[in-house]
Formats: sequence, C-alpha cells, structure tokens
Amino acid sequence: TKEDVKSYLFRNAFVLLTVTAVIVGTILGFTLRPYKMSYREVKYFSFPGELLMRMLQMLVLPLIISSLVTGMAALDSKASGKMGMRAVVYYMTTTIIAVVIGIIIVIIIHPGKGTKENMHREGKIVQVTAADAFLDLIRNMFPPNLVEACFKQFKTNYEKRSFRVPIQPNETLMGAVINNVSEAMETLTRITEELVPVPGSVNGVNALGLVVFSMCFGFVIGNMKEQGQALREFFDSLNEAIMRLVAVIMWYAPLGILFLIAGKIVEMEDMGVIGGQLAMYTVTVIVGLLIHAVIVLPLLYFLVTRKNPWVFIGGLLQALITALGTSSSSATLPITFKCLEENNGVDKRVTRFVLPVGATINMDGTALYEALAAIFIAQVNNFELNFGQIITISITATAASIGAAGIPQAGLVTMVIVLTSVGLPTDDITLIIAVDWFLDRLRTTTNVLGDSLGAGIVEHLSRHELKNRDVEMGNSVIEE
Ligand code: DAS
Repeated sequence: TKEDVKSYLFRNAFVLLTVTAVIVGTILGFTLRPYKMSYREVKYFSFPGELLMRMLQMLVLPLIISSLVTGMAALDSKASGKMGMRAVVYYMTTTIIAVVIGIIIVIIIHPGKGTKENMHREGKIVQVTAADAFLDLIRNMFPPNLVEACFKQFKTNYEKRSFRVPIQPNETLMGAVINNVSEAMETLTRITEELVPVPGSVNGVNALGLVVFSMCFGFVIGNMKEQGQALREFFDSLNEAIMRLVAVIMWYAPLGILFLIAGKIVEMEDMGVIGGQLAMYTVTVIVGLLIHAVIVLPLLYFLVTRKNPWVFIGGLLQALITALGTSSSSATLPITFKCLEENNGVDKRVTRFVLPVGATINMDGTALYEALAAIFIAQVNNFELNFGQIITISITATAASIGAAGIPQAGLVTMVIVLTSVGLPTDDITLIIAVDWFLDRLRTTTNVLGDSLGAGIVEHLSRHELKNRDVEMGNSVIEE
C-alpha cells in the first residue's frame, strides 16, 4: 500500500542519510586536515558530533532502567530464567570464540616480529591489578546508594601520587602565584588523566549496579499481580516516552556522525608514526574482527534461526554506523533498540531484557582485541608464552571485556589486567595507543553487532515461551 511505500522510503532515508554522513564526513575530514587546526578549533568544529554523543548518553540511563524493569516484568519467572540462561550462554560462547580467533590470528600472522625499540610510544598507563578490578566489578553490582549510582563516578588510581609545587626563594609573590597556578593546573590535568572509570560503568555511571537492581526490581513487580500494576504501567510508559525521544535524536544522528568522523580525521596523528609492526598489528586486529563479525556471528545466527543473517544485519546498519562514529556501545544503545524493534521486528520483551545487559557485559570485539593485543605485546618483547599463559590470557581477556565499560577506549584500560596476569610490561600499552582510536571503532561495531544478533537468536530460541505468555496474557485479558 501507499503507507508501506512511505514507511519503506522513510526507513531507507535514514540509512541513506547515515551512509552519506560517513562519506561526507570522511571527505570533509581529509580536506580540512592540511589546515592543521588547533585543539580548540577541532573542538569547535566537532561540536555537532559532541552534541550527538551527549544526547545519546542522556537517554541511556533512563533507557536501561525502564527497559530492563518492563522487560523483566513482562515475562514470567520461568521465561525470564530461560531467556536469561540463553543470553548468558550466547554471550559466553561468542566471547570465547572471539578470544580464540584473536589468539589464533595473532599467532599465525605474528605482527610483533622484531623488537619494540624502534616503535613509537604514546600516552601514559594507569595501573590496576586484576584482583582490584574484579572486586570492583562485583562491588559495583550492588550500589549502596541508587541515586548516587546514577552520577558520574571515578575511582582514582590505586597508587596514590602526590605533588608539591616548589617556591623559589627569590621569586616575587606574583611570579610565584603564576608559576604555581600553571603548575598546579598541569598537575590537575595529569591527575584527572589518571582517574580510572569504574568497571562496568557507562559514561562513568555505575550501569552494572543499575542493571542488577532493575532486573531484580522488574522481576519483583512482574510477580506482584494487581499491586504491581501501577509500577508496571509507569515503567512501560516511561520506556515508550524515551523511545520517542530516541526517534527524534535519530534525525539528528547523521549530522552528528558526520562531524564526529570529520573531527577525528582532522585531529588524528600523522600516520608517519606507524611503523611496520604497528601496521601489521592493525591489519591483524581488522582481520580478526572481520572473521568474527562477517563469518562467525552471521553463521551462528543462520545455524540457530535458519534465517538470512544479512537481512537482519541490513536492518542494523544505522546502529552499526553509530557505533563506528561514537566508539561507544552504550551511547549506541538507543539506536540499537530502534533498529532491532522497528526494522527487524524483534519482540520488545526480548530487546528490553537482553540489550541493556548485552551492551554492558557482552563485548566480543573487545575480548578479541584484548587477547590479540596482549599476545602482540608478548611478541614484540620476544616473550615466549607457554600454553598455560595463553589460557590465562584467554580467561583474563574474557573477564576484561565483561568489565570494560561501553565507552570509547575502555578496552585499553582493562588491557592492564590481561598483561599483569602473565607478567607482561603494562607500559607497553603505549605502543598500541596510536592506532587504538581507530581499532576501538571497529571493535565497538563488532560489540554492537554481537549484542544485536544475540537478541535475534534469543528471541528465536524463546519463541515458545513468548507465545505461551501471549496466550496467558490473552486469557487474562478475556477473564477481566
Ligand atoms: N569502545 C568500547 C565499546 O563501547 C569498548 C572498548 O573500548 O573496547 O564497546
């Protein structure tokens, strides 16, 4: 019908606009690069992109809470238990496959041939031990104060650093003040750089704690019969309202993505610093991610559902491009919801239940990259890893991907855990920082793809429970 044609064009207009944004953003970025903008100018230039990030992040928190509460409340305990199990099995399986691919690919290609002495270093490394990070992760599942859990939280470096501003004996008072202020400012930026985001956090907010609470809360109000009705309706309509806001932001998204990409291209380091090993490393990560995203995940989807994975992935295009543009799977979450529910028709009870959890803990791309990067660092150090150490890397890489927040370059922070577990020098993370902003975008896209295909697979596996629940709900409506 005419309506169908209109909605078809409408949907594809989005995809078309988004793809155009990527192309125009890339061209614009490379055109403006020779002008060598200052840091401030780049900030001004990328402003529309920054706004997109902020708008998306603004919706993430209410979206996670309302969708999980309604998602849990809409299922009976047996269905949610089964669905939860399926989701966890899918997350674990795909994460482990990703890690194994990373390990095999880096061993075969061996990008770390040679020594690290002639490699370029960039940035500083924060020290976190595996035990600290693990305990933080568990601790954050139970926030003592839910309101506080919604605020930005940072954990300072576990090693305290102090600083002192020396005052020269023959300095004038004004001179001393100016010197001290500028030095203090510099130290301040240094300290903030050393702050570590809380594990399991989204934009610094304790998302994991909110996920755990919302699931329990949704479960309880789902079982409360009439007494829970008011709360169920409240969260349901809150969720609807947020999704309508997402629809508005989606119109702005292409413009934001254009400037995010152009801004990054303008400010990125000259590629001259990338030596042979780093270039090989980049290629190795890309190959690994491609194998996982283009072969393994679609194949798994096809084997389980017997449906065409490419049609499904086509419906996700806007989410995937947003992930590429924002390098944050949690900022992409609102768009992922829209694509799955509207383009791919995935049942809302499934998306609401599995997507927020997936975006917080399921990161295939990050897991693959963590294992691969750790082995690359071993290679450039000529450090022979035995089988036990490779197993240790795969376990810690899995844990590190679960603990990584869905924010840009979070994987780089949790990388420390993997390296310390086998005694590799954590300072060598500085060897791969130069290309991380780019690889981060690719692994974030893989993360979002993994979560989305997971929702499709869980929906397929849970179709009987969903149908039973429909019948049950239908019955209760008739009874009323
Ligand atoms: N960029 C992150 C994400 O949002 C994770 C990472 O840094 O690996 O998925």
